[in-house]
Amino acid sequence: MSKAQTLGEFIMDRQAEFPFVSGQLTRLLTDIGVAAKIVNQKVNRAGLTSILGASGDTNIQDEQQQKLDVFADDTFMRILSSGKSVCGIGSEERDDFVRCGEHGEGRQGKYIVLIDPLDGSSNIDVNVSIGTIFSIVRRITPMGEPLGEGDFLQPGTAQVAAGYILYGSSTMLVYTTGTGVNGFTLDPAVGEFFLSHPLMIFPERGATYSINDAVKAKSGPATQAFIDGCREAVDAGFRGRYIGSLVADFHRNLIHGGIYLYPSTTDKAHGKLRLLYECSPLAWIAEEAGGLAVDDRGRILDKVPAALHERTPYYVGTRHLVQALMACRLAGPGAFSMDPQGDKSP
Ligand code: AHM
Ligand code: MG
Repeated sequence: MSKAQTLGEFIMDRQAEFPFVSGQLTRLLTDIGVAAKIVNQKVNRAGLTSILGASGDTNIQDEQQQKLDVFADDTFMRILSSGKSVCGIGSEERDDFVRCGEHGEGRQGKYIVLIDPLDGSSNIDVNVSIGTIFSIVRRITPMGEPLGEGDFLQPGTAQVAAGYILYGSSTMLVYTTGTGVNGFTLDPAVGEFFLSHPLMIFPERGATYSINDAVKAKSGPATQAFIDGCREAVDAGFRGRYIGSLVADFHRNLIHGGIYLYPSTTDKAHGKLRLLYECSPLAWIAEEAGGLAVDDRGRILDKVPAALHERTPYYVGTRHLVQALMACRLAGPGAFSMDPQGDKSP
């Protein structure tokens, strides 16, 4: 029996395919794996170490931070900024971006990291899956000069790596560098991530829709018509599944086929989710896995952010389901079939 490949071996092998690269991205991805293991350890021990509960602080979004959010943010910041590859980090938990390096100016290091250190944090206290989402882009400002905001406000198409860590019934790290999506499962006994899901692809047909039902009621007519269509297709196997942790909902839909929706609503024109930390990285993974990710107008990856904490409506998942949603916008309800076996959707 051959030995399973570790995350470290996999990352190194990938680097060997590009002989002239500097190794900074390899180092950075390795550091993300290390930080993930530390956060995972804390997540697993959360109920034992009285770390549960609110820290008392609020973040830029006026949301109460949980202690684990703070721990995860500190851990990723510390580990990523102490390697030599990262010049700047934007975190969902921080008001402003952080410039790395000696004088805090971000003069050295090729890469910018945008990260949601612990997503789905309202699920921490109730022992439900949570996740980390990361996106990596190259700096625009020439090396040696201080970083500017523009380095952080790049469209999803500029990403060089993106991924997530799911702290679930097992802990997984899933990432892409643009040559497919690969998933690694942590063996807690050995403390290593092993390649468990090579070249992940959405199943061609999916029958799961994931939306906060209360939000659906305030969404536009196309989203409502689409969800109604899904509900009516219960005999064709359609089912609603919503964990309320984006990483967990996305991961389930990637494995089994499905669509996740956080729509624009009457009171929140831009939805809830953040373009840079949550939507863009998962959009690239979705596309690499054969799926689609759109907002109300078009492709998520083409959106050029105007602000670090920008939000966007978000619809991501199996291609035919996202296309069916888009057809509802164009032609109204009834323009598609919700039969997961058939191929009648546009
Ligand atoms: P967070 O970054 O504050 O954790 O918010 C993001 C989370 C997603 O993981 C999840 O899909 C969504 O918010 C749930 O929102 P809601 O409770 O409105 O359904
Ligand atoms: Mg989040």
